[in-house]
Amino acid sequence: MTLAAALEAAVGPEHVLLDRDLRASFETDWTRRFTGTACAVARPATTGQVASVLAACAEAGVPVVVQGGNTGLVGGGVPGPESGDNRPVLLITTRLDDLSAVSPAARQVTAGAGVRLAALAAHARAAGLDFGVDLAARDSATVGGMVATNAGGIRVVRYGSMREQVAGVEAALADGRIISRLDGLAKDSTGYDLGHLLVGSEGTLAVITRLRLRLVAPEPGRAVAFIAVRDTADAVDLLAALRARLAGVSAAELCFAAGLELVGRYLGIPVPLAGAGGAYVLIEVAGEADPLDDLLAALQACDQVLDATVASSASERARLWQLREAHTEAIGSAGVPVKLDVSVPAGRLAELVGRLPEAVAAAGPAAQLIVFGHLAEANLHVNVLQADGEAATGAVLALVASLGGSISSEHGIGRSKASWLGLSRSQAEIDVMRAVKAAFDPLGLLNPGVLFPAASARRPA
Ligand code: 2HG
Ligand code: ZN
Repeated sequence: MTLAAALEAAVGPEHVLLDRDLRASFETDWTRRFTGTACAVARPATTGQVASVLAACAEAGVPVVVQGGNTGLVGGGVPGPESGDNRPVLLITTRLDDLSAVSPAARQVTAGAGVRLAALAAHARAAGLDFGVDLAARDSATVGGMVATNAGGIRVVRYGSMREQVAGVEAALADGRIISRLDGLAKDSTGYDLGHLLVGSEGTLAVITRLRLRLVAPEPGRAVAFIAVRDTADAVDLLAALRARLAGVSAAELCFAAGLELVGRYLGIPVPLAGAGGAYVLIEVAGEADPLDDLLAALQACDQVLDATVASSASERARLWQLREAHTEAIGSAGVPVKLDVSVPAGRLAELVGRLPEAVAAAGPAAQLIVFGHLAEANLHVNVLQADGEAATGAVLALVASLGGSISSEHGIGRSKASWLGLSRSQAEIDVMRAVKAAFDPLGLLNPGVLFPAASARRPA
């Protein structure tokens, strides 16, 4: 039997796309920076079908690239060049979209890897609970992809990243066997936690098929302020001062004039407080009761606040959030950006912001730098337009490493940063990671080219 016939037998002919035009939208990533060619797109709907696809690929010696909602920003979900003529099967998880009934006692739910974040959150809310992770791509991003990249987003300050939400994982191994721990046991001390090993593994170890996810108590009271401060150092100090006064800080985001101007133009709206500061902070406070008065009082007490606008209705809150969340689309509308996602110790954030322009200037005379991010985790999204990708990436990541930071805070390593992994991980760590990879995927068929540097790649300076 040919591989195409085996795939059709596994998932049904209508869910195997062989035609170039039908494959095309899956073969290019959201940013349009990464593109490759698959031999087929397969869309399984059950764990058993995923296992059959993997077994067929293992039998044929064909690589497998895994894709969820195709919202990844590091090229980890599309085929790359490394397989040459042995083009991979692109396995799409979006039909794995079952959601179990919420367990109010355990505060957990079981979700298929292809469930979209927004659908999961709506399902949790309908049961009187909520999901702790939120991010701008909520309508498209799948929970499987978010676990595979250990996605963070806007509520990490309150509930942590995806890793903290995972109570159990089911996955199909490269040879077609299935491992499943979805009981959601609150306590389990029986050796290696294989499920958590898959968190952040970017499809290189196994294909996540279902997840047991923790839910949180809802916090209906919300207040949002958009604040002008003098500079990044004052933004960091402001957040510390606000957290000392307010128990429920649920988001703290950082923006600058260049990005806000782009967002204003893209959305066709005036940007509030334009020109009032050298940096801008969006703060959200959440609680059972309306936290607006507490937020107003805290802002009055903080001398880092140069000016502020505070939302007093749900639609005003949404308008302020739009200023931050539209950054990615606004930048995408201006060109194909080099995207970097870095974090540093909080005390080095201002230095990083200050030194980025010089680092990026090395990537070309026309390079345009747009920076924004998650203030509470000192996580910056460094977007560079009209620049040489390799030069911009190398210069920015070297700077980040010299400040003791991480070259990927929440998007993963993917293809885009694989050759720089040694800036954030020691050789001993990479050796152990490669050994783990070999144990899960001895034939090296899962997401080749993602996460690991080629053997000759650069080492830390
Ligand atoms: C965000 O925080 C996302 O909005 C996307 O992580 C970041 O577009 C980016 O660089
Ligand atoms: Zn982000």
